Amino acid sequence: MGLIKIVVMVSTNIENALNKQIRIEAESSQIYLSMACWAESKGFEGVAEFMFAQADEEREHMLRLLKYLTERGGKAIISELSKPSTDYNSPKQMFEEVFEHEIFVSNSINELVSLTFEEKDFATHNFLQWYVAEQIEEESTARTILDKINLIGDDRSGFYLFDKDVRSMIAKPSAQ
Ligand code: OFO
Repeated sequence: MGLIKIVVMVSTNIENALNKQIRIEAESSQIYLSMACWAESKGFEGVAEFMFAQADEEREHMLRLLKYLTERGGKAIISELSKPSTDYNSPKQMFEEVFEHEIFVSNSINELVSLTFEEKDFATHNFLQWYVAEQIEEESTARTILDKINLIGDDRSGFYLFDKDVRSMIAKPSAQ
């Protein structure tokens, strides 16, 4: 006789909030994919590679949420996504948008964590701690890249090294 797995289902409020976050992570992936295409079209190959890797990471974040929600008896919804920008004035403007976007995502994760307290859903609370740590790292990476861009200033030759440098910052896959 097989074992019966008993899970405590997520509440409707948590289910809706996780689905909202699934969409945000999927949109993050699209945004970074679009940035990768822009960087490639401008000859920033290292930046393009970095953004392609970021897009993959965001898709992983989306899948991780989706699988968790399903495991907890919820229904994951795949929704339509907003079209990302396709043009940027400069790498600086692009990374400023990355930074702002990561702050937006962090705020969204924080709201989700706060909802888990209201709903007394401590399993989801624990699950989300990985995202809290990940957001700190991503905000910090974006800030570091912006600092580098500010150091380069108008020195166009500096962008050659910058491009190589950003390639070396591609994140290793995070531990489960
Ligand atoms: Fe999903 O990690 Fe940032 O956005």
